[in-house]
Amino acid sequence: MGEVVREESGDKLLITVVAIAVLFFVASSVAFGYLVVFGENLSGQPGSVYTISLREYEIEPNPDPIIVRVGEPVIFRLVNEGAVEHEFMFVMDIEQMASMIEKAAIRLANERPDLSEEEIITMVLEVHDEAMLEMIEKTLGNVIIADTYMVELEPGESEVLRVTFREPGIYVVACFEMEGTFPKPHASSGMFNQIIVVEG
Ligand SMILES: [Cu+2]
Repeated sequence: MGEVVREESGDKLLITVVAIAVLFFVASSVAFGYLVVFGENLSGQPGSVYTISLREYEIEPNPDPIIVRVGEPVIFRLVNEGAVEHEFMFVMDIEQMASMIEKAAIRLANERPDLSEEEIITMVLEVHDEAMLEMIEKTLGNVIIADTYMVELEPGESEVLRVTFREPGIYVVACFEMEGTFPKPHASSGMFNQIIVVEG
């Protein structure tokens, strides 16, 4: 008798789990306007929803690795789980970008000893924004369709970013904030990850 009761409980639990999963699936599809294929994400296969955790000094996707298909809308749920500001930024050449930012920070620190580290970081990132924004957007505009090429998040903040890739290849996302790693950007301490885009 006891076994029968346990079996019934098991069936109810299974039905409840399936019902919750279906509701979650439908709600997410409606909320984001996409057909969300959770099952395909679980083993790191091509999928369309990724939760991205940003912290010192990692960009950690779940599932990992990030593998997406050309032409498939991808949703990145970005969460800053760290103690300092971080960013999620698409770059074409991470080493070049990291080097440019570090050199600019060192140059400014030498030229303006009156400035605080925080002021230098702000100025470097603003200058880099102005000088490189157009080039980055133009370059990335040819290969990705995105809400934006960069999202900045304060500790505890989260944001949803929609991206569609036009071309297969290996793309890089990185953080070039510098708090805690000055004059190098966080990317130089490993805060980057790759997005592998395969033919649809
Ligand atoms: Cu960072």
